[in-house]
Amino acid sequence: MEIKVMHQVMEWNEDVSAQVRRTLQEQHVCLVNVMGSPGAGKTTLLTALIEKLRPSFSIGVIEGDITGQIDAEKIAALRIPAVQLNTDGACHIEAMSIQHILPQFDLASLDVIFVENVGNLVCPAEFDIGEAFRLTILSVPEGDDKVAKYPLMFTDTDCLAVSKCDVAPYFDFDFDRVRDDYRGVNPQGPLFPVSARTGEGVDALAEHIAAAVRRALAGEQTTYRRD
Ligand SMILES: Nc1nc2c(ncn2[C@@H]2O[C@H](COP(=O)(O)OP(=O)(O)OP(=O)(O)O)[C@@H](O)[C@H]2O)c(=O)[nH]1
Ligand SMILES: [Mg+2]
Repeated sequence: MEIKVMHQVMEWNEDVSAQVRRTLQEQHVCLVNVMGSPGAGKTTLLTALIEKLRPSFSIGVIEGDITGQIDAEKIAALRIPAVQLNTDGACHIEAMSIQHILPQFDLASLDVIFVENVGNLVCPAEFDIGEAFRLTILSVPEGDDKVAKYPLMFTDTDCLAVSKCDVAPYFDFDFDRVRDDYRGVNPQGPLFPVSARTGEGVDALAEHIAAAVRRALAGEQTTYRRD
């Protein structure tokens, strides 16, 4: 199977994210920016979400990685249109790259494009890529202090999934601490404990995303954007 591999465009322009958002609104496509640390379980959870959401939505995926096409191959194996974006060393995706990639998709046939951002708990949160909705993923093995230590990733998001809950018994992970810290930086943001391994919480998260996609397609603004 041949995967289209595109490269990051680093030409910064503050208008581009607005242009991307406008283009996608006109085409009735909702862009979902999925962020989290390397190995947090982004691709695995995305795969589980796609299976839940594909009966209702036509889905495409942009896979952001420094190099390689491992994740795009996993998505393409699901028979979902996937484009691999290689950032060639950059630790986040920029809107200009999304603008560059969109013509690779048949936008008229899509409802949702998930963007799996580069694994990083810091930089991706700083860059508006023209998304309508942000999902942050924090996995149990990363530790329960991450909301306190990396607040922007949890402040500037619409939704937090705490992933790999099936391994919680093996880690000193205090869910109440995460919940309290998250509420402190993002009072409106919902939190979903999930496990892609057991399926725990995946239905609830998928339903929440489906509702958010429908609202975004209807032109409603989501919570994290305050402009
Ligand atoms: N136990 C358990 N392991 C999981 C779960 N989800 C993912 N994993 C494992 O965690 C590892 C990383 O998962 P990925 O989905 O590749 O993580 P990622 O965030 O996409 O990683 P990068 O794209 O490299 O940043 C893999 O070995 C997965 O099998 C889960 O719910 N439970
Ligand atoms: Mg991945």
